[in-house]
Amino acid sequence: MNSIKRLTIALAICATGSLALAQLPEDNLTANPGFESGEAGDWGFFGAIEDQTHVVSGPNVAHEGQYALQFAKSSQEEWGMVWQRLDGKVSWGDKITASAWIKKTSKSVGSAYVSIAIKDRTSFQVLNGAKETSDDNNTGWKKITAKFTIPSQQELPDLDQVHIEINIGVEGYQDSNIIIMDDVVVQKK
Ligand SMILES: [Ca+2]
Repeated sequence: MNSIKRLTIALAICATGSLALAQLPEDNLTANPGFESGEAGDWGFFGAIEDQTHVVSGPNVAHEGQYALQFAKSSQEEWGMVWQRLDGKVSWGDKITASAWIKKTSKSVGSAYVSIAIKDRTSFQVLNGAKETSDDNNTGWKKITAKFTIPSQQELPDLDQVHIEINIGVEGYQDSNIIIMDDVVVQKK
């Protein structure tokens, strides 16, 4: 983040009198969890078309702070997700809770989800994990929480053979649907 953007964010926080950044817990294992850097650089994209999945800002757009991540569905892609790796931050037997706030902007068929996934580093096959899906048609903000305990050492390949990821995504939406995501929290508890 450049110094001008940092200053802009600092001024924005002061101007609103909000402590939005501080409201996310300090032991959050994700980087840029509320997208308040103003960009999605700490997140990887999979399936999603990057120019249609990007950080947005504006009045009443974010759940907290100034920015949020917007998924805008295209006719070419039926699903998409963003991911961040937890490698080196978690270990055998850790209990992990992952949550995100998701807002559907129109009533539509489709689902949004939060998942913790353990993937083979070579094949990217999901070996284990937990996924929590919201597939109701309600608009407005909704918190989705997935909980998972990383298995014991005997049940998994070595940790250096897998990636442990937080995935947030959408499935089954039709063209022109817009879904907003914000405030991702991943904690050991
Ligand atoms: Ca935010």
